[in-house]
Amino acid sequence: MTDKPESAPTLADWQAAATKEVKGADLTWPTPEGIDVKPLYTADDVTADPGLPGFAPFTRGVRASMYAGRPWTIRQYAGFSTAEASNAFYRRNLAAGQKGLSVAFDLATHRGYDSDHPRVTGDVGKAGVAIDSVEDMKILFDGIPLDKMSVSMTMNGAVIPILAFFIVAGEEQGVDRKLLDGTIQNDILKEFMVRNTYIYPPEPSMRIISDIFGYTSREMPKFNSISISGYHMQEAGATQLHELAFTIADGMEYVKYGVASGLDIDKFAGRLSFFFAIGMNFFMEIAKLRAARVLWHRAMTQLGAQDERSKMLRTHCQTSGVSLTEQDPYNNVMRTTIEAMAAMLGGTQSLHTNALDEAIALPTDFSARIARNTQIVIQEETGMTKVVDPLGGSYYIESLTQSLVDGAWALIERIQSEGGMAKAVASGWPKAMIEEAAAGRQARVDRGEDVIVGVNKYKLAEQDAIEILDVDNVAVRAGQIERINRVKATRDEAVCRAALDALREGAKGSENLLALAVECARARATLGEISSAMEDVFGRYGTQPTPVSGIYGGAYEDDARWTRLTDGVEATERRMGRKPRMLVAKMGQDGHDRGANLVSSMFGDLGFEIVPGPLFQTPAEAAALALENDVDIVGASSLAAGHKTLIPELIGYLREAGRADIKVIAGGVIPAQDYQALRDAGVQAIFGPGTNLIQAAEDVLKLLGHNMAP
Ligand code: 2CP
Repeated sequence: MTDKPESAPTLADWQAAATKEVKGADLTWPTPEGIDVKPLYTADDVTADPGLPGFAPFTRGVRASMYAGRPWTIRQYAGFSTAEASNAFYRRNLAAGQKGLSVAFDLATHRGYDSDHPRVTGDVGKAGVAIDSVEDMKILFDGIPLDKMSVSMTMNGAVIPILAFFIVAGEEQGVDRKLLDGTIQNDILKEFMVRNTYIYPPEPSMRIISDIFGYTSREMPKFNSISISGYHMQEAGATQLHELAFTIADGMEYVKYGVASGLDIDKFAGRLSFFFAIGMNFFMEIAKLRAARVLWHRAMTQLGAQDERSKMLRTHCQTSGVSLTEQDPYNNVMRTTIEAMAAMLGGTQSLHTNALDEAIALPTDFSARIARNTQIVIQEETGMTKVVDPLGGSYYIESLTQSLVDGAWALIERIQSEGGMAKAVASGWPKAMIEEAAAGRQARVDRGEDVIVGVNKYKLAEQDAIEILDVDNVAVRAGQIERINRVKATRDEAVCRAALDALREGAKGSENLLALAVECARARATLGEISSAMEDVFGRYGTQPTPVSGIYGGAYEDDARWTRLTDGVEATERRMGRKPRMLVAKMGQDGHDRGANLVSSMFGDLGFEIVPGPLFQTPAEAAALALENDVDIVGASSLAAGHKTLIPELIGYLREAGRADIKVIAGGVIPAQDYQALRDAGVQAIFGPGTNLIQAAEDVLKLLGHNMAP
């Protein structure tokens, strides 16, 4: 018996019926990826056979049994304040069902500074744990056997000292490094593009990566030597297509460098791993992970890999941080659940689910529990893990997978024809593409075209306060300085100096930097000392921001609200006798520049003269730049929790110079609980996550004395 009618309707019949239902409206959805998503997919849209899981090109997953055999690793990214506090947090989470660790380091550590360095006063212990020497690393993993627990460490700039500390901490736990299991992020190309926690210039940074490939492939066969990351690209505003193409192209570049350094491709490629963001475009994200596996298999075949394991894309995923909102924050639990489902339906190996308060602060025990349980509920209550790639064969998913493969491969070919990703990154076009996409998205959100519940639609009249975790940065720093002093006082200074000298010499030559740094770590050299021994040879890298122009303003062409603002800027200009001038300042070691770039682009489009401040300034340097350029207003962008220290200091310097008239506003990830302290310090306006930039521009014009009354 069949349920099919005798004369089956054709696609044309469906088209006619649908057109009639919607009275001719066009139901095609042009996605930011440039893919026109149709309201219906049929067998006609499927052009490639996805094959079987566990077999090349791994479209349906890298393991034959996937989660039916072993579910993905629940791996929550965490770390804050001291090694003691983070260790206790890890142990509580592991006892409650987490399966792997993922360490977040503070920004001072990322940028190669010890906690006692004057540039990092606002950063120590804030957005991650402070690690200054192997003694801190040992405390971090106290009671956690490193031969049994897989540990991921998000470290890129100061990757050599951190990996050296990890190896020595293992050694002093009695663990042979052959048994160390885990992952180091070690992905510097995306740092230059979007994340900005680099230390050295690109060339020596790439050498460091090859040295790590060499060392780990020989000495640490279970360790994943890199986590090639698209996550931060999507966070910075990239479309899924750009995230996909640039990440695969980054991976190809690392493989080429590894091979050029003399390594056999099949000796190290099997331990390269990936990391993607999973945002709210549910099916696109599932298709993206499937497409990524196809692309990597193709790329590695092209690069000459023979072993199928070298061509297998294994990935960690994290639900999207930018999709979270400060407003009505319990909605974030649903967002994260949907994203977690996309990650598992796409076939991830490991997953971090964000906590509901992660848009504004570090997770509390409460919010971390909900985030972790989101994964546990999916794994243990729903039966979703019982079938491998359950969406395989879906017309829409297969078609979308193929569209992403085709679109990303075209971009990858462009990158290869231009000499590879390092060259593309140096030329700046991938970053510009990401920033343009970010400005376009912000404009769509501000105009209400892209809905965000609780932010630009269904807004609450009043927000419920939620409890957040605050780190006493002053106390953490004092404790770290005490421990650094103790380490320095009790080590054999001559042995330590000799190890650091050998590292410095090695940086001039071609000796393996990680092997040399392991000696330094054993001799109790600090992270700052190891980093600066290499910095003596390589130098420290800095860049100047170059905000895009015309994208934000372009989206508002013929919009009355925009015209009202440009009229306001022109009136202000007439009154002042010159264009209003704004310094967009980034202080501390926080390299998240999406917000700063957006503000620069938007105010630039409105007619402000923008002074885009370089990354990593001290408050004194930012104040000097403001004075030198005689700005009217300083917009301080903070996304890594240093605002309560850094912004009041900046205001202090301006006042000392007799320029209390320069207005200071703050924007970024600033919890409502901190607003009063900032206002008391003299901040004149605060723009938290989810700020509508049109509204913000109105407020800024009012601050500059313009009457915005209609
Ligand atoms: C897996 N295994 C199986 C099966 N599935 N064996 C039999 N049947 C199965 N169905 C085996 C694997 O082959 C492996 O053994 C072992 O089980 C572990 O599985 P895995 O799939 O390798 O999982 P994992 O150990 O969790 O490793 C996952 C990744 C790794 C992705 C490869 O690189 C990783 O953990 N990455 C995490 C990165 C991370 O935490 N990043 C944080 C970003 P063998 O190894 O013996 O084969 S922080 C983000 C913030 C925002 C930031 O960056 O700033």
